[in-house]
Amino acid sequence: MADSSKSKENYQRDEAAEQLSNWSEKNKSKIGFSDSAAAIDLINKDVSLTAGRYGPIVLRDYDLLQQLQSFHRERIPERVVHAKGSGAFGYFECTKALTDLTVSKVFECVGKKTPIAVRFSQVAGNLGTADTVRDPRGFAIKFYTEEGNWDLVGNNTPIFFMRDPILFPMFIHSQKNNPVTNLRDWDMFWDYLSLNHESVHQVLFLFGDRGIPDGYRHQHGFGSHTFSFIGEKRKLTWVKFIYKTDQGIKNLDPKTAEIIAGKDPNYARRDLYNAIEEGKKTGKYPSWTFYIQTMTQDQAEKLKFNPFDITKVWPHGDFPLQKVGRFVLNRNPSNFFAEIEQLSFSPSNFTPGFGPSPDRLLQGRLFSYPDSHLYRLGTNYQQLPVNRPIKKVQNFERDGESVLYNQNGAPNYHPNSFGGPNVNPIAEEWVNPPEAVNANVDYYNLGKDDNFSQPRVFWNKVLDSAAKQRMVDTLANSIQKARADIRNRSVEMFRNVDSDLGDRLAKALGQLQVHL
Ligand code: HDE
Repeated sequence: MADSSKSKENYQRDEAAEQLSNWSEKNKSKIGFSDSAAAIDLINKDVSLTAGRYGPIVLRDYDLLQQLQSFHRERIPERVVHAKGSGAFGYFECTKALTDLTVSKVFECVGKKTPIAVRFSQVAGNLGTADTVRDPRGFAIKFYTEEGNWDLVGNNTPIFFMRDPILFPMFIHSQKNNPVTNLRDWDMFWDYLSLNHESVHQVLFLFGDRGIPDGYRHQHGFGSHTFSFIGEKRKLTWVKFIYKTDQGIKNLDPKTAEIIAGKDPNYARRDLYNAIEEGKKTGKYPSWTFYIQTMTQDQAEKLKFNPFDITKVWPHGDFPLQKVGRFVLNRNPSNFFAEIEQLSFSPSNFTPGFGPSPDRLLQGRLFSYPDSHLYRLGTNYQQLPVNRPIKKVQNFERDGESVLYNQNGAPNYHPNSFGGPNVNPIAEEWVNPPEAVNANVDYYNLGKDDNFSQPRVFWNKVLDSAAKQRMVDTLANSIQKARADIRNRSVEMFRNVDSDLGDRLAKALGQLQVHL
């Protein structure tokens, strides 16, 4: 008889696979009877109430009705972008006090720890997408500071596809499924990108070796935009945030990524969960070292490019990385839906000592995120435990869908004579200094601002010859699926980066068979 165990793949049970067994081990003596949501003992969980053995179900079987009602409402709208993701909790530790730059308590002294939540995500795919697709990865951090929540909602790349928020919905439409076929559409994908040259820097990152990170732990993160630090007396310094993985960078080659996508579409989620559970045994948790780059207003005015342009990096030679902290992820969510699906980040959540910059894209994001959450999670999403600040909220907002906290009878209007909350008299010291704006309101198109010089440096100075070849192959494999005119236009766009890149791409495309 054939030994069937030999033909099977060796299935390795991991920490994620043990979740229910671990629960059962811990809870076996504590489990009581099954209740309704009103904590009333259920009469029967396996059989509906019927009129006669083979007769119809009666309306008064409220347990059945309640179970179906709850089930129908288990899903909420997924995030319109970054739908698929995972997250965890931990702490940020300051390793260099920044009291000369910011009044933020996060950086007030060495050793200061701030609790954090982190969510990683893929961008374009829906909730069920595979974790190993070629796509930027979201890397968002919520700092639960004693001064309120500071949200740093970044990606695993230092740059982005556009400068103006009005382009974002169009860009995303082109990267998501075609609304007729509901399939990824490579005409749409390359049509948009080849018509919008400001995307080219980000596209080169995406089609380079770091385009498919090996899980979430082996990638860097970036706040990407330029932000402001506000110090004493409203001193302004421009700042970028960079977080480098302590696990080392690891990426997947396209073939391996495709195989994993079929075998375990939740590969990155599983890896993060298991790494944190393993950390409980070894004490070694996933962590990142946190850096800043800073620029004075004077330097900004003299810079040869716009320092608020998110399609550009600040060269490290001119603006060196300064190590200022680290963060550690040491707790998995205990309820994924409550703590990760409902976790919501808003780039407009600036605690004292942080502020925005004139980056147009950031200005658009300040509005977009809270508005998305209002649609997805409802009016009082900030009262959900995972979004609630550790500092008690005192304001004049009341009521609405699913309200949890009604401020203990404090007045709901301002000003008032009852000692209700007032504005902190020194709050003005924390905001950006006055900005001189003397300009005509008009439509200023930034689409033709220098799009190619940094991508050219990336191609010529950062990539070695093997990395160049891999990038050409990866680009060609994708572009080949688009219509001929779009293919040609894409090649011409890359020729603007460097004629060598354009020529190699044209050659690779000429050699490839067009197939899907
Ligand atoms: Fe987002 N983005 N984005 N984005 N983004 C969202 O917010 C948006 C941009 C990023 O784990 C949405 O809650 C606009 C840059 C991350 O929950 C939405 C623009 C960067 C996440 C939204 C951008 C990001 C989002 C979808 C251009 C990196 C996931 C649902 C103006 C620096 C956060 C939601 C999480 C999510 C809008 C561009 C990162 C629709 C309008 C640039 C990591 O509000």
